Amino acid sequence: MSMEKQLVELESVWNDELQVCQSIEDLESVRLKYLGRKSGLIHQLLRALGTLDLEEKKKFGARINHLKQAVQEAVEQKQSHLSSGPSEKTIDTFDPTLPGKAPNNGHVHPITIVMNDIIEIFRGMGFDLATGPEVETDYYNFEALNIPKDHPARDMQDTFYLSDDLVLRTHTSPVQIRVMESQQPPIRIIAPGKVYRRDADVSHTPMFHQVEGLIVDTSITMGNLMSVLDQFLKEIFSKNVQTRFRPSYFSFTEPSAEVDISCVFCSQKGCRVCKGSGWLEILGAGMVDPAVFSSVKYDSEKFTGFAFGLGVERIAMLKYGINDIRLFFENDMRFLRQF
Ligand code: FA5
Repeated sequence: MSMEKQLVELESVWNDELQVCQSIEDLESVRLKYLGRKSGLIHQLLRALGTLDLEEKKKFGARINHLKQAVQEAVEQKQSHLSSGPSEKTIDTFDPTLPGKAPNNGHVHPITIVMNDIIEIFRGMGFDLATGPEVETDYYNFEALNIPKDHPARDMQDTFYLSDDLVLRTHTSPVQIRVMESQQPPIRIIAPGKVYRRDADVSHTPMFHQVEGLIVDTSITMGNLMSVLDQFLKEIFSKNVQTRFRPSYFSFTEPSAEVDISCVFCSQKGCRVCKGSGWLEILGAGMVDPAVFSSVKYDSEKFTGFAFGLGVERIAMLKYGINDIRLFFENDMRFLRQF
């Protein structure tokens, strides 16, 4: 190939090759291709000048030196551009088709899941929702529920007192009083919410959730109470679960009962959770005490009713097989993600 042709070809391609270099390594191989001492294309041309006559030597010599200088300057410029830009590694390894980091989606807390399940079941049975304040007066939390100041039943609930007259409610039962004060029977409500007690161990926390239930009408019986709670417990746990009513004591119900279910862990064979008894205590209930009706000025000759109160954390622990109530409130994502 003639000197003219070779030169024209080199002049037309070198710059394109240089511009597509993405790394220092790419650039070095282009530099060697054109400027390399032994086999660089420009040096080959310079060596070939020796075979030309004087006139051509002058003409091509000047053009080749001009090309050499242009390539040298462009290589230096590109070098400083590549070393000051993003690292070659980033350019080489950045893959725009890889999926990005998925955001951490929030989801419903297990206590809220169980609370919603409980509410859904009672709503299906025709119960309305009622609420009351978490900061409660001594009257609603105790007095109106037949628990006077010197009554030993006050010791059953370790109370957070805010003043002589104000407490953090220790149970949802004061909502019974507020509802009955504001409306006449028939009443059929549940009252879900937070309650507070000075209590802390593997099965007790200072704040927990209860759902209160209250029905008042002209001919409500203990049989009604047993059938509503039996249906509820079968729906929330399993239709195979058995229920048991044991006599108990609450100042605001008479008679009162503790309700147990057959152990969901061992099918009543006896295990660590049910302490070998085959039964698990699940909630408190009873027929509304006439003393409570007189607090709200209901005629206890005309009306009867039943009430119950259950601990939501206790039900959640049994449903999910959790042995430490504090896990619900430590906000450990490894625990919470499982629900
Ligand atoms: C009461 O609070 C009564 N008000 C329930 C009631 C209502 C009876 C209406 C009759 C009629 P008790 O103190 O047993 O009852 O509490 C009810 C449930 O709350 C317990 O069965 C338990 O599951 C739960 N509970 C009590 N203390 C704690 C605590 N510190 N942490 C978590 N759950 C608790």
